[in-house]
Amino acid sequence: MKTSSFLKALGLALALGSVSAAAIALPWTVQLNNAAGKPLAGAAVAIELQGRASKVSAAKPVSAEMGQRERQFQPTLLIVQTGTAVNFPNFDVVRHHVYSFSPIKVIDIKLYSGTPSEPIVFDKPGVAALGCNIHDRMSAHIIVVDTPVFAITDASGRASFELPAGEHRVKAWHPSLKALTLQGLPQAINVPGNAPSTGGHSSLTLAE
Ligand SMILES: [Cu+2]
Repeated sequence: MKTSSFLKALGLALALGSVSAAAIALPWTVQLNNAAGKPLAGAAVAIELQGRASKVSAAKPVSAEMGQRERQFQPTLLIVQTGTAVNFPNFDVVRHHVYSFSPIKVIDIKLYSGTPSEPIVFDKPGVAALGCNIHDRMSAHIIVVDTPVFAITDASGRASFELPAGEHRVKAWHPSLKALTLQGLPQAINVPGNAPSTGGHSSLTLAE
């Protein structure tokens, strides 16, 4: 089928409602605030799509990076899907000794330079707190979630997604939370089946 006739067929199918609205993802902005209504920048937001298996294994192995530059972790907050292999390249001249005592992943990469040959696979959901044995002020978190739909909020506490219609549960985490666990938010994101193609937005609250 030529592209033009395919598009016509798709248009007709849409008009007849035979293509499920749930199959179409719409741009959706999430505004995350704390209980006082203040925007939460640098928060991890994970969305569990309604009707999707909570554990979606990635089609191919996914990797991510938690570097060290100028004696800081970079980024200081990394969010990945369960099963992601994370590399820990050291871009500094000084050596680092990265560790985590977190229940989801115990890490102990003894004094090293360059990139350790083996990445670390984060195979359990949750929050891992990282430190460096040499530089006390180095601190970072890796958030591991059972969904491929996630983001970190920008300076205004916003994150952008592409979401299908449905009532989607949200989990979030921010460094101001004392517990090293993601918090399920009381409000879901409701993307109505008749939402405009321009999408919409949801305002959510993460109680610290
Ligand atoms: Cu260090």
